[in-house]
Amino acid sequence: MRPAPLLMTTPPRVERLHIGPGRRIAAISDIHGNLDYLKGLLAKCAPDDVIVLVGDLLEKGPDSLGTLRYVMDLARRREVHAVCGNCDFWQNFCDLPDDKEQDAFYLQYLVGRNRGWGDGVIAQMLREQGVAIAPDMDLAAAKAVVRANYGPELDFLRALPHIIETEDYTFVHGGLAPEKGAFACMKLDRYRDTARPHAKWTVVGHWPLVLYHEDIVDARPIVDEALKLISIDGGCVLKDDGQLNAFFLPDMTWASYDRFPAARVRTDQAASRRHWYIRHGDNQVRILAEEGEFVLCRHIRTGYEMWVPADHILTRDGDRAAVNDVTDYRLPLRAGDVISVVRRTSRGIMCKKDGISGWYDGEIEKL
Ligand SMILES: [Mn+2]
Repeated sequence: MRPAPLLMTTPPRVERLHIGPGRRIAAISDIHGNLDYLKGLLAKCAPDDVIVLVGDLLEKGPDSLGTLRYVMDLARRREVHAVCGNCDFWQNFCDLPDDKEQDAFYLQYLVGRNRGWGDGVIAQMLREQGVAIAPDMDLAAAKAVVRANYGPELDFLRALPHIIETEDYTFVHGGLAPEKGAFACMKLDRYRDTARPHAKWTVVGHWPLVLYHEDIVDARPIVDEALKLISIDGGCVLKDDGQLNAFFLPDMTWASYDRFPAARVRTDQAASRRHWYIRHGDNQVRILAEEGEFVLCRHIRTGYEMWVPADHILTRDGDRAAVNDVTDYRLPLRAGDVISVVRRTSRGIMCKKDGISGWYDGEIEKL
């Protein structure tokens, strides 16, 4: 979301929490309106875990409003805390004084359905109230409708701190930079690359973990001992085979949830010696050949060649194309191992094992 003027410079709001000894924390970030994943992941948490949502509850996924309501209801039934992510401060839609530039942004966001991701929380509220979203809509009237009908939801968002501090941990969505203001704390890209060591363990989301790796698609939480930094964004919604991670403290263990069915592999498979991960931001390829549902791509920057499912092509101009995140990594597997099946193709099974994405070329047995 575009930084509202007020958020650029205001200091982050810090909430100090006392979490009793013996309580386990489950930190979860970047749900992005994917309520099914949140429910699936909560089923893997203990009923008395303290849930800390590390921002980006909303936007991009299918059900931001449902997720917001679910979290608000959950907080009435068990201990739930949340920090605000760069996709969460929608109270500003109603609270900010009318501003031409800001309103133009909101209008474009609503009409463009979040740059193609789909309706976000405000659009869902408006549709629920029967307000049509169109380039010529009356934004002031729309704000009044949201204000009149979603008081509790707006109050919940208004109350979100940007940083939660406990005796032992810090939780912040993007990164810890209080001197730079609230917005920076919500949106520090690639925080791990610039962070300085923290006084206590700091848990962040925001930057999908897979983007910290070059040649492998690895969505497992990164525990950086030197920085005392734990990064947990499993790429839920943003990556087609992303997952929602929960990181448990003080256990330093984790669980994850995705929607892919489990299967058992029948034969051993050695890891590929060479493999690559073409990803968002570095995804320009030349198409060299087409065969069945696959295209042979040469990654422009590295010259690396791999077969890619043709429907991974995002845009194409002649033989030049941009492709959706993809790898050719063959996972190291033993007969009997359980994988999650992302997709079956004529060139093997796109799958995941323990948070790492890749391919398996053998036969599987459904569980
Ligand atoms: Mn996010």
